Amino acid sequence: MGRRAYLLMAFLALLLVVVVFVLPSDSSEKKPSALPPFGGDFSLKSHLGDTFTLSSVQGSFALVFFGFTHCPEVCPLGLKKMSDVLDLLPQTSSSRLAPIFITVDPLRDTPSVLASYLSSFSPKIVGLTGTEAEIADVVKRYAIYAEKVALHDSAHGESGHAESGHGNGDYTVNHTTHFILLDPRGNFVKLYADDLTAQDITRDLALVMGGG
Ligand SMILES: [Cu+2]
Repeated sequence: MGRRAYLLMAFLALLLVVVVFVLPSDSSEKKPSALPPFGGDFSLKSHLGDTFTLSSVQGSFALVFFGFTHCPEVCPLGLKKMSDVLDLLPQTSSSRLAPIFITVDPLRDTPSVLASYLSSFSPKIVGLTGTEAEIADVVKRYAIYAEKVALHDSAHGESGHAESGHGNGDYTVNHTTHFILLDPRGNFVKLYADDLTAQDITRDLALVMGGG
């Protein structure tokens, strides 16, 4: 009997080990962690002052470019290129493409600043801004690099205001330069690197969008 009791104890102990360590418990039933989801919907303020959500242009492709209005070169060229693409695309395609410019400098790029800046480019482009937290969230979800860099030496010093020895608070923002193409459901399709011409992008967009 002593031996049978011992075997029973051993069996129960083994069963306990199996239950605790081998069978999955409730808390470990989550699926294996996937990559963080890219992109997704957002709600920002347009250059016209109204609320803009990505879901409001569902049914259209979206061409998204992140930048800022004080940008010396990359953004003017990027927005010119985006404007050219909109002109070059056949109407059947361009009417199904939402061109979006999202600022990475929401402190300076208010809706009215964006509106004034965008008046130099295609009127189809929607400029978006928001609070710093809102922009930071979208920047993160769309895997955008954007880093504020102080400008210590202003190109021109104004006499009479030369007191401060720590710069004038002016800054630039280094940022990614590609366009992001989203499909009509907001899913990521591809990036267009900034070495592509408007013609390159137009040709590819026409293929991707299935338009002529
Ligand atoms: Cu820029």
